[in-house]
Formats: sequence, C-alpha cells, structure tokens
Amino acid sequence: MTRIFSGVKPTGHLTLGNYLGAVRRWVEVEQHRAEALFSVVDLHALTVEHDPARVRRLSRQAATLLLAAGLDPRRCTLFVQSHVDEHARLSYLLECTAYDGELRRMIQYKEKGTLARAAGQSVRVSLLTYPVLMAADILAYGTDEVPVGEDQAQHVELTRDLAVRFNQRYGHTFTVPKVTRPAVAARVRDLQDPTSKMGKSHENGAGIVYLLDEPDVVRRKVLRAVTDSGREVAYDRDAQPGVANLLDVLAACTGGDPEVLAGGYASYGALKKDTAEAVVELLRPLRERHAELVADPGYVEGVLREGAERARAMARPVVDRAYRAIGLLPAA
Ligand code: AQP
Repeated sequence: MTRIFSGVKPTGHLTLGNYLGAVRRWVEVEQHRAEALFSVVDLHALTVEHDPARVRRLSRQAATLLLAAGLDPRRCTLFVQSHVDEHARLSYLLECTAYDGELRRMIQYKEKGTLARAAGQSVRVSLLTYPVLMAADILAYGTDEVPVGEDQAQHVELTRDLAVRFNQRYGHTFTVPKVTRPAVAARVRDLQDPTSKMGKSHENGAGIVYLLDEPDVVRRKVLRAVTDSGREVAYDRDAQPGVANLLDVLAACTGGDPEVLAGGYASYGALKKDTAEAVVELLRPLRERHAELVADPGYVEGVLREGAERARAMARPVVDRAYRAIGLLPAA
C-alpha cells in the first residue's frame, strides 16, 4: 500500500486555506487510499520567533481540529512530530548529506529570512536547515508520496536529492518519494489581499477565516472581503483576484465550478452573502465536533500517544539502518 506523509505547522490557528487546500483531502481521500501519516510538525514552528506556551496550545488545538475534521485514528496515524525522536535523529544525518548552497537556494528561506531581517530579527539557523528536517520527516517512514502545495514542492525535490545521494554513497537505505500535487486542492487567498495566500501566521487576521471563528465573525470577514473595481461578477484570476477568490471558496464549499457559479450572480454583495453562508455551513460540524473533543482531552491525548508509538515503530528501523549505513557504531 502506498505510504504518504503530510503535516501541519502549529504557527497559528488553522485556516480555511489549510482545510480546503489540504485537510479536507486528507480526510476524504488520503486516509482511505493510502497508509497515511499525519503529523502536527511542531519542531517546524520553532524556526521563527515563537512563544513556547502558544506553540504548545496551538499543537494541541491543531491535533484536535484534525480529528474534528474527520481524520480517523483507525485509518491513519496522527501524531506530534516532537514525540518521535527519529525525526531529529535522522535530520542530523541528512545535514551531513546536504550542502549549504542547496539550502540557501530555498525560496522559503529567502522569503522568510528577508522578512525576519526587515523586522530587525536575527535569522535562526533552523530557518536554513528546516527543509532537511522536513526531508527526515518524509524519509524516516519510507514515504512513497508527499501531497503538497506548490510552495512546498521545492522542499520535496530536495528530499529526493538527499535520498538519492545518501543511497548512492552509503547503500540503498531510503525510499525516494514522489511529489503529488492534488488536482482539486483549492488555493485560498487572503480576503484582504487576494494576491497572497491565506496564511495562518499572517499578522492581520481580517482577511483570514480561522476554522474556529464564530459564524458571525466568518460572515463579517467574508462580507468585508476586498473585491475589485469592476461591477460584473466574472471568474478572472488576473483582472479580478478578489472575486475569483470568493468564487473559488464558494465552489470548494458547494462542490460547484467557479466559472459556472459566476454566471449566477449580478452583484458582489450577493456573491459575498452566499459565500459567507457556505463557509459557515462548511465549518459548523467541524466546530461542533471540536467542542466535543475539547471536553474529552483524554481521548485526544490517547490518540496522539498511540499515534506516536505507531510512528516510532515505523521510523526506528529505517533510521537505525541509516545510522549503520553512514558509519556509526551500533550501541552494544
Ligand atoms: N491558503 C491556502 N490555500 C490552500 N492550501 C493551503 N495550505 C496552507 N495555506 C493554504 C496547505 O495546508 C497544509 C498545511 O500547511 P502548513 O501548516 O505546513 O503551513 P503553510 O503551508 O506554510 O501554511 P500557512 O498557513 O501559510 O502557515 P505559515 O503562515 O506559518 O507559513 C499544506 O499542505 C499547505 O499547502
């Protein structure tokens, strides 16, 4: 059976973008078709300025939301990355396989490094090296496929390069994974800035729908979405990015086609109203289930404990093999 690995970073509250772009597919497709591992990748949340208590809180919340969204611990393995030591163990070996030049070329390093420097912050070494940790996340499990968005594709290419290089030098150790780009995954844009993606760690939350926003907050955010100067509702990503984003969201919520949906609206107001209601209805069961799970923290902890045990059992032999292959003396 194909093995897949995907993760979500606890750098902020999960957004409608995370749900429509990734989590919904994990729930509806991936956990049924593959041996799937889903992780709250908390080590990745430490590459930029962070508040320890907040990361802890967001990690628990993310795991709870993934369960609320429908990940089923009988069908997939859900765990917190830092609960499985193999990620950090393997990451070091891969740092000894990677070159600094290839890490400095990573677009996310350039972008986030520039932002941090502009804000007068120092850039953590981990911002440079986290793609190697991501490679360890993937390779530790003998992952066959990594379903990712466009922005992560470069990191999976690096993972492939590292796996091939390690295998050539030290003998076959790692499965070389394939990137898959889920065709139907929606790319949700910020409602206040439809030229950039809806990202959970953006400072201004006015354009971001969080999965746990109250219905009235969702309505307000969608109704205040930036639209374009024209009046006609048309699906044109370049000329009318704000309207196209609303149509994409409405289509993703209702299962329609954005171009066809556009024909049914004579005003931006009506489109916003329907989009707001569609999002509220989409998120309603998720919020309700989340509230139930929050009332039963023992259940969530149990799922994460068992998930980490399962993950450890899968990763340990692979990482031990890599330790031997690279020349480290096994403990007696
Ligand atoms: N706006 C989005 N539209 C579609 N998909 C999205 N994803 C994130 N934002 C959107 C997908 O969600 C999965 C988990 O994302 P992540 O936690 O690894 O973080 P990210 O991709 O870096 O997303 P964020 O929310 O923008 O985090 P920050 O702001 O911290 O960088 C991924 O599959 C991602 O493609």
